[in-house]
Amino acid sequence: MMFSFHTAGESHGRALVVIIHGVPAGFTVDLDAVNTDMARRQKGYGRGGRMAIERDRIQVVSGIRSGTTIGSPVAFLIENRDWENWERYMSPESGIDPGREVTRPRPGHADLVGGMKFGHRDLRNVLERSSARETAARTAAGGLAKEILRPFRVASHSYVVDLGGIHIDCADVSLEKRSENAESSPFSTPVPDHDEELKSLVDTTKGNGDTLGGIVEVVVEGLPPGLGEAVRWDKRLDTRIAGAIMSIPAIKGVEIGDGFEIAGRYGSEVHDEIGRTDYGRYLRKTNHMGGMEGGMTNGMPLVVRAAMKPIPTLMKPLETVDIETKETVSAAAERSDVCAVPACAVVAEAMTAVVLTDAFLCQFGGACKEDIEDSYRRYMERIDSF
Ligand code: EPS
Repeated sequence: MMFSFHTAGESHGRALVVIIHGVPAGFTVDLDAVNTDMARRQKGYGRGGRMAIERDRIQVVSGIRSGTTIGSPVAFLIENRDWENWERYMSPESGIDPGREVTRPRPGHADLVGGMKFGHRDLRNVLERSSARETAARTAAGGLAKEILRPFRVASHSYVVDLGGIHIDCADVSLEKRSENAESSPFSTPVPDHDEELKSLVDTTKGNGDTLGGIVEVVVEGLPPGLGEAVRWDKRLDTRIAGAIMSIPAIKGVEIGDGFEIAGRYGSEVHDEIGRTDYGRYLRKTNHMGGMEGGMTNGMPLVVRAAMKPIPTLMKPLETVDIETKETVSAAAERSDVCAVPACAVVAEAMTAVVLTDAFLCQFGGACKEDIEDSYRRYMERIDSF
């Protein structure tokens, strides 16, 4: 991998940190655009109290000078404003929690299995890192990735296509309009007409002490054909995108293009016929394959969908076993979200952008933007006359 990242930070620790490596020199970074993604990740009706506390913004620690990447690792820091409420319990020097240990693992969360694996009697040591708070750091990495793809006219969109079983159909809406609608919708839906229905679903669910999942869709336009490869299983781009999306907390399913629906149809119905544009470039007349054939981009928009399970922290908790008393009890319930599907769309967009940037740099790589542009131009000229 050329371009990737590491994150560190606990949900209620001092800060989140992300170190992005493989960043070539010479790319202008619009920090406001990265911060816009950070704010997009925070929004959504049904989030818990935490989002009212945080104002997620990146602080650039390294790798960017005067608005431009310099070829060294880029590090961002995102402060946890909630830290001041948690320092007593989470401090590296004196963090103690007597009497407040988490011993009632939540079904569906990492609590029990993580506690067993790492030998923690206080399950807070597990939940702090398995919390989806970590996705703020991923969003920052994705924001930088998008800045690297932007000069090549690669544009990403993401929105919610199902929330708690309510399906949102946007097939007839242009991508620009879908993004515009998602921006102004409290549910990040690509069409505006579902807000009332969704609001009432979230309110009722909250009243019942329950949570909701959903399905998000990411579409990326402007990708050149041939990113990824069909030669090695682990380098196929569909392999890598599916893995990256599946790594997002709470994701239980990923599909590319028409995905699972394809399985029940005839080949003649699902394979996209090949044609040529007015400019002589190859295209597919439909896009059931979601822009991906043979583990490579085919020049059509990449379409990825991900299914998010309902958040496991329930205010009306399920049964569990207390790891100290071994008694059957109600699972721990602490502040959380009723629904974080809109946030998940932004995170899925970020993870997709990271994988695509890596594939792009593997294909056209160089230490600086100029070399990458040269290589990209040569490739596109060859492709255009193929
Ligand atoms: C999140 C921060 C967390 C949760 C949520 C996502 O904050 P807190 O635990 O302090 O309320 O709101 O985390 C989870 C869904 C989870 O499973 O832990 C965030 O920044 O996105």
